[in-house]
Amino acid sequence: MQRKKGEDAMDKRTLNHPPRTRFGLVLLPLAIAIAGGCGHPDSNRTPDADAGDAAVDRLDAREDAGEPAREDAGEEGTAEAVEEESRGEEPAEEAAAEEQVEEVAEQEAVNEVEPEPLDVVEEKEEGAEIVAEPDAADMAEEEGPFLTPGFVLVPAGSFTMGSPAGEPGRAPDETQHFVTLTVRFEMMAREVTQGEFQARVGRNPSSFPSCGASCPVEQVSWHEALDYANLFSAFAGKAQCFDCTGSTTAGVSCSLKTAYARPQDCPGFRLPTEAEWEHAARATTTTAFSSGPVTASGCSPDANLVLIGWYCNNCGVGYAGCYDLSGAGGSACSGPHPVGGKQANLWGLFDMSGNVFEWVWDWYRSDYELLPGTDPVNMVPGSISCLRGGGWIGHVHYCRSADRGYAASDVRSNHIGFRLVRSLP
Ligand SMILES: [Ca+2]
Ligand SMILES: [Ca+2]
Repeated sequence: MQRKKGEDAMDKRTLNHPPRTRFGLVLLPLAIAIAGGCGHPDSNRTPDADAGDAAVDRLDAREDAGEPAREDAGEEGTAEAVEEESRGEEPAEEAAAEEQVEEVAEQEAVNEVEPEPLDVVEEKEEGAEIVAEPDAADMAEEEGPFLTPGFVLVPAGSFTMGSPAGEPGRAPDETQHFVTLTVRFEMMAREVTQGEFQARVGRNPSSFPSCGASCPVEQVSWHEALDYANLFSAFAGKAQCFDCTGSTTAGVSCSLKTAYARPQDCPGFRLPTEAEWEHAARATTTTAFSSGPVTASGCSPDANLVLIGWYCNNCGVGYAGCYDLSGAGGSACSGPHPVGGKQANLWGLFDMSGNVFEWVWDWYRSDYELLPGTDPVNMVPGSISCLRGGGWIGHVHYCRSADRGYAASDVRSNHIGFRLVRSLP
């Protein structure tokens, strides 16, 4: 589906489609995103300005230290180049995409999605003789694994990661490939909230405190999300997965403990791998959203997305300190919403599309299809981490299950949050 010129405005300011090369073309859109607070220049507030300047400074410092730098492909045209590249659809594919949208319009609205109950209560008939009570082993089998309150079970299994060529809004870094996950895990049904973060960390960094304690925490870097996972593990009596150094003021830096070859091996709380996140977001579905195919673009109302997600079309709010998205096709008073306010997917997960973008474990690489097909995870250290699921500030296409975003791992943003997972035996 072709996007109109006017709809591209926010793409250049928010987290953009990835480049073909691993680090090329990343930094300029990112710098724009941070310096501009990822919103319209006429926004009535710039909550990210201070943190953003610091983040950009750190990026510059890393470049001086010899880390991978941007491609010198002409910065003037970089944002435009990325956007052009990101469309990634040949005319034939556009036609196919439009056909697909027409088919969608004829379909019934989305199924009601309620999580399956984990245990089944059998009613006993009045007066019926009870032959035998199930023994403890049977009970354990029926009830499944112990789940942490607020988490849902995500089964192991195989799925096709990425998006088909005809999916409207897709980008070139979403090449479809078959993935098998051998480790089941539990995942927070909702994004980590401001209230939860405040309770464990003792501060609330969010740009939208007026949204309330049940709104997603944002302004948390990838490293800070790992630090939070460690705190959560300590609280729950589980092993901590990460070594973290630094402080809140100086900036925390975390890495996987050397005892674990990959994050799935740690029995404590952590971020999902990129493959785990998409497997969970799809919950067996193959459409662009867990609720159905894409039916719109930009900030337009998408009949399937509005059922499950907050994005620039419906992120209007009434609280103080909201964000002006009117110049980008959204409401003049926009922001995140309390978590869990839309329909869950088939596995009971809320807001996998929209509300806040979510950090995942993997460092970004555009060719993720070259990773091993079983339990894939990019363990090659980098400085650009993957983001998934779109957010309140983003267009329809960012909220697709296959969409891949990215940002420097130490960036904090008013539309980036996270949720935790834990491998289950
Ligand atoms: Ca993308
Ligand atoms: Ca989300």
